[in-house]
Amino acid sequence: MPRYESFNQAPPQLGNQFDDDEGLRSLLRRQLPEDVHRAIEPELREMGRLAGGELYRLSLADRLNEPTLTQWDPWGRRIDHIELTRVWHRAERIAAEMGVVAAAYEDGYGPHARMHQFALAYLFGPSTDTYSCPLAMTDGAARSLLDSDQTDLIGRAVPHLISRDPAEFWTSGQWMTESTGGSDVSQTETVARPHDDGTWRLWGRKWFTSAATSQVALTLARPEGGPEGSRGLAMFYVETFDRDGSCPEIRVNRLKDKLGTRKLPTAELSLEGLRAWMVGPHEHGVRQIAPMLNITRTWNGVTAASGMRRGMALARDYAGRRRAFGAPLSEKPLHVDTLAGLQAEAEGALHFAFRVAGLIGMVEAGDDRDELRTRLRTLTPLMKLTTARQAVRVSSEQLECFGGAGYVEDTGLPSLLRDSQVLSIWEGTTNVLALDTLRALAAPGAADALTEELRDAVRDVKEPGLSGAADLALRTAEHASSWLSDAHEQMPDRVEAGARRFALSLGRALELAYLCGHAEWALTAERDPRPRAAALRLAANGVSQLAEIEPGDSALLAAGIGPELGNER
Ligand code: UCC
Repeated sequence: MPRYESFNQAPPQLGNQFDDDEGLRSLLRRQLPEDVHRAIEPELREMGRLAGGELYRLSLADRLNEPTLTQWDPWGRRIDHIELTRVWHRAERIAAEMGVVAAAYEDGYGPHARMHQFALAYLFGPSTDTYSCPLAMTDGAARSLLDSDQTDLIGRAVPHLISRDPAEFWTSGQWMTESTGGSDVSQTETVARPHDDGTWRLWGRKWFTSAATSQVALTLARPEGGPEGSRGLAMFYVETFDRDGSCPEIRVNRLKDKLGTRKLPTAELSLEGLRAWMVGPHEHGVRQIAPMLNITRTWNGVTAASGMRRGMALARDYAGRRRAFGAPLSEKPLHVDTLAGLQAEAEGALHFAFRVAGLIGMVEAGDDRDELRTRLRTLTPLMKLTTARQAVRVSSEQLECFGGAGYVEDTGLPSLLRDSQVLSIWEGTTNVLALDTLRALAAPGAADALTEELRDAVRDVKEPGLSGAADLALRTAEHASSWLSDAHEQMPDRVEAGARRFALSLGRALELAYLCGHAEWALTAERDPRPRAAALRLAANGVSQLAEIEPGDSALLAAGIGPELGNER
């Protein structure tokens, strides 16, 4: 009897994640001077090789392994030891050696240092089981400390945070969230008591500390007797190890059992007299920790874009391997159309995230134009909230491209969706960032700066199809801004209620504008029609609904049901 052979589907494969990413490569060719581009390309290619090869294979093989907490040793001593996964150990070494944090702080590429760093981070992230999280916080901590005037602390910590030597490299946590609120940190209960030696001691409980194995952290606490609310908070630097490597003043109560990012050891910590150094003044800790938030929010956006890109790489490869109804999926018009729509989203997010990265680089390199800072301040929350929401929607559809296999754990695919879901939550939820956008836009000159940003993005667009899409972006933004002025004047109580829809519309318009601007360049400089197709598709994906309502249609807006603003993309 002949043996019955069932069909076995070939799994999706990844190639070099730099060489295969025409979207990223095109962006870098446009944004970077030729010499910088030439200099960093080998590193990016090496990172692309690791991400599509060793790291990807390791993360699949190590899929079921998760961090574990051992609170007691066999003899009854409290140890609170967290064991990390293999991918995390490997990722830590690669991150240090390849300068995924350091590249932002090294001389050499001036205003392009951030593009360099975030290109590395974008390639590195998706195969490292969320090791980007501690890197984001490390970067944010380095930035916050460097922005302070605490030279001792800068000398003590920053060389480690930006080291390329794995033996010297430290990561940082960002301990803000307490059980009283992750969004409203003004209710922070942790108290700080002054100590004889000039340092402080912290007492309290931190409820959601990502990457709890970091060597240092920045955190908020209320100096004892200080005023209530966020004004009474101060920012502190802490180290999580004593001279002998232990730290009895930190109790790890448990690791969080989360929907996704399961390799990330997120913990509940009790601080029981932990030594801490005050970083700035006694008050206004939220204002002081804001530079850290803005850096981690940028990482969040880059991570959202890179997660979407990873889903595309897998789905596109699979479409060539999977046959249905007589042909590979890559020859099925409906499947190709679905992929095209998702690809356009991924490219829009890429351009938005890297625009913010580029601006940070310019500001950090000493461009002291106020207008640039103002743009950055408004674009950061807009970019974070737009790309995070997009990542959840896009990754959900990407799983669908694999049919049932996308729903099966040991393909490794479901983590694309689960891990994306956190992006709209941590570092500020969509609603909190929408309110932050309003806060930023209220600053003098901010609205004008944003208008200029949009105009600059599409200034060179001439090709007729792209001009139509660019016009749509401008009209959408104008419409959103006239909604805001109308609401401020006529129904101030509706401003907060509409903030999310407003911010998502504006974010979407910006994304489209950046992609149109890039597409025009690609057509003229490289005769590359691909970004044009992505831009037109992004426009068709949904921004067009905004234009259907005339600006100032207060009746609909007052009711809060304007479909033009309800279109969450
Ligand atoms: O989630 C967390 C860890 C996740 C792991 C990290 C992953 C990184 C991504 C990597 C990808 C793989 S840690 C928790 C994160 N938590 C948050 O993001 C908090 C969310 N909540 C907010 O953002 C709220 O809006 C608050 C906390 C900022 C609201 O606080 P207040 O005190 O009520 O707000 P105020 O009074 O408006 O702000 C106080 C000051 C003001 O300045 P002054 O005092 O001069 O008037 C604000 O303008 O802080 C200023 N400020 C800012 N400045 C507030 N936000 C900002 C900002 N973003 N940039 C500049």
